[in-house]
Amino acid sequence: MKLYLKAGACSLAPHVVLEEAGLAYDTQAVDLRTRQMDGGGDFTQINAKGYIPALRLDDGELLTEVPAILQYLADLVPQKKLAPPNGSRARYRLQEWLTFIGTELHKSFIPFFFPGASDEWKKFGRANLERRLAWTNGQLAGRAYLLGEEFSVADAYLFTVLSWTKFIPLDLGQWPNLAAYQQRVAARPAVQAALKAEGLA
Ligand SMILES: N[C@@H](CCC(=O)N[C@@H](CS)C(=O)NCC(=O)O)C(=O)O
Repeated sequence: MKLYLKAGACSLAPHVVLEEAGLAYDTQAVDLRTRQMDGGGDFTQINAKGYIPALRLDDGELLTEVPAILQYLADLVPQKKLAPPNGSRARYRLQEWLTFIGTELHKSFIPFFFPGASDEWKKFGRANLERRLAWTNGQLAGRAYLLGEEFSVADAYLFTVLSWTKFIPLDLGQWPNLAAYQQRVAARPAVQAALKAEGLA
């Protein structure tokens, strides 16, 4: 498999999961301003959507969208318990988290990475993030990870978006459960391996 990524972007989530899963893979960096790949080549010829992450599967198909890629990878290695079994109630809880992280958290960061975003848009994004992170902080009370005691692919995604709070900046210290969670996930060897590979450790 090959993961198309940009260091520190949302592609870090599948990168962490590839490491957690112990699967064989390589990576291809993409410059999101020019849509050129490291070493040359137009990324839009690979993924017409133009954004990362994208995962080239071993049979040649291309899979996109963070929640789909994360669940695909988890299902390749069920013994690693990176996602609850398909069809179980817990699997829907995982999907609930992936949707929340993708649509309510991830997308609220857009104005902070978009040159020329208005102050009003940034204010709206910040207020959204503050409300939703406060709620997430409450959900983590007494839990090591989002689904309980087991790390899941949702944690790889939440960890990734939390890493962007430093750019806004938004102090995670105001939400002690989230701050402790960030440290806990960061300490996992697979997370360190992915961060190191992206030049971020
Ligand atoms: N819906 C997509 C969103 C992916 C996304 O937002 N990717 C960002 C980086 S974190 C990107 O490539 N942005 C460049 C662009 O949209 O042109 C997913 O879940 O994979």
